[in-house]
Amino acid sequence: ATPTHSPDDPDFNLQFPEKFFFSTATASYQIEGAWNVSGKGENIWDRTTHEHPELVLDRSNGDVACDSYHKYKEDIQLARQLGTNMYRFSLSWSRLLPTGAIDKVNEDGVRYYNAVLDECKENGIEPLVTIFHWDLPQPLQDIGGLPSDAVVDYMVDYFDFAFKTFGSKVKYWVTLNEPYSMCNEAYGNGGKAPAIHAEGRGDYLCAHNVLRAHGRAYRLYQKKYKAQQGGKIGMSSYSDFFYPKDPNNPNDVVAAERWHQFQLGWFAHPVYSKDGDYPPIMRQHVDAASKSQGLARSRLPTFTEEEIKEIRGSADFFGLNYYRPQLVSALTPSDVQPPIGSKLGDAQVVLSFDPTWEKTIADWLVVVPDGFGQLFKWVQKEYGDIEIIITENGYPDGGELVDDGRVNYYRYHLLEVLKAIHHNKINIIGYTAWSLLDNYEWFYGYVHKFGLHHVDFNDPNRTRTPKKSAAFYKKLIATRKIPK
Ligand code: BGP
Repeated sequence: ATPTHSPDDPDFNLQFPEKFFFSTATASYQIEGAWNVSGKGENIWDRTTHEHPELVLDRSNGDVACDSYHKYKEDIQLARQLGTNMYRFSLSWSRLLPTGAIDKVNEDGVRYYNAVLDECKENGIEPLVTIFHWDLPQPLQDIGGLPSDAVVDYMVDYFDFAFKTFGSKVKYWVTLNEPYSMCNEAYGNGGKAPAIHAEGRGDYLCAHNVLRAHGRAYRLYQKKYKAQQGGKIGMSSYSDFFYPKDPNNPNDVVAAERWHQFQLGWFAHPVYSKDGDYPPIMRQHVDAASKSQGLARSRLPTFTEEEIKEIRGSADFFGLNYYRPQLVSALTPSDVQPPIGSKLGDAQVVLSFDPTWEKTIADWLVVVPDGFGQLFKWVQKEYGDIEIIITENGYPDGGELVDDGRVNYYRYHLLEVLKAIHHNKINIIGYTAWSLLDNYEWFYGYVHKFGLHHVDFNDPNRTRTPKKSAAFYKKLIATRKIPK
């Protein structure tokens, strides 16, 4: 059983360090709206939600969303009222470069993000800028999207453009948001736009290309901008924590470790380990599975020597997004067999939830704070003492103003952060709540809400109202302690 949490835990007396980043997050497609005004180009989320509303739980889209394109000043006031000293938001690629390419810049887009950055500065908030949070320009999807080699140069150009254009105002960059979720779903199981089903192929290619682009962008920043701008670059990695289903079964223990490598390690091992390449266990498994399918080459692509050099060590901090754990057991012949060539098949594992874990409105999300603490230890063991910024963590519900579920989620997850800092000397320098606002939650539309602030989506003015969790977070930040 997973350790349970208690309100009497003496660690509630611990305090956050004086220099700690308390942050909230949003992402362009999820909040901005203004999808086709002021020169913005079409992206894969515009196209997919317009052409296939049936993929979205409430058939909605981000055409208007929170209307943050017009209301960003109000958003930043909300962030300020919480007392946060960091705000994570993302740039919309197609708002800046409508076709995806740097030969045509949309000056209104540049003006908009400059205004957002200036507003952060005026309010004493450090921007943490995600350059790419899934909203790929449609013209780049039309040439094959992220699984296509051709997209790498465009992506590197876009990263370069972002550094050049906004770098004097940005000290913390995230190149990619959750490349795992993006590649796994967008080009694997179809769970994100452009909803392509190509598991075990499209997802591996997508990952390969975004890692190449990330590595090149990091090197380019060091050469062209670092001396002048002095910014830090990281990636935001999604990770569950994986408990072995039966901790007394060595096969399950090994399987849990293996699936960690297939999820977080897939992206983090190349960047943060000394290998500069995919986790060896992943290489071994996908190569063997490909061979058994009679393929002449592995479905997991290979980096060149030069790419390995670029990718290895291509980050100054570790961005970590955590929501939930899962149980892992080793696949046995009596289990329902995953499709040949799928990642679960490649890894030979079966995933499940412990039925005792607290559920939420989202069928994918269970509340297990202990997994957060375990994950920090796993990251430290694998990648050493690198600075960690938690770039997302949050709880979904129906959008109630009295959101006790969310308050509790934050209470116990932030307790794990305190424990990690004080007891395990894990170098966590910031924590980001997902999300500042209720927003468009991808294929969950406006059904699942993660906001500290309620947004009235029936009101053309999109009125924002702080929830109970906002008051909780505010008090926590003011005292640097977790409120009772
Ligand atoms: C993360 C994304 C966020 C946010 C959150 C909630 O994976 O980076 O953009 O959406 O998850 O997830 P969902 O909307 O899938 O419930």
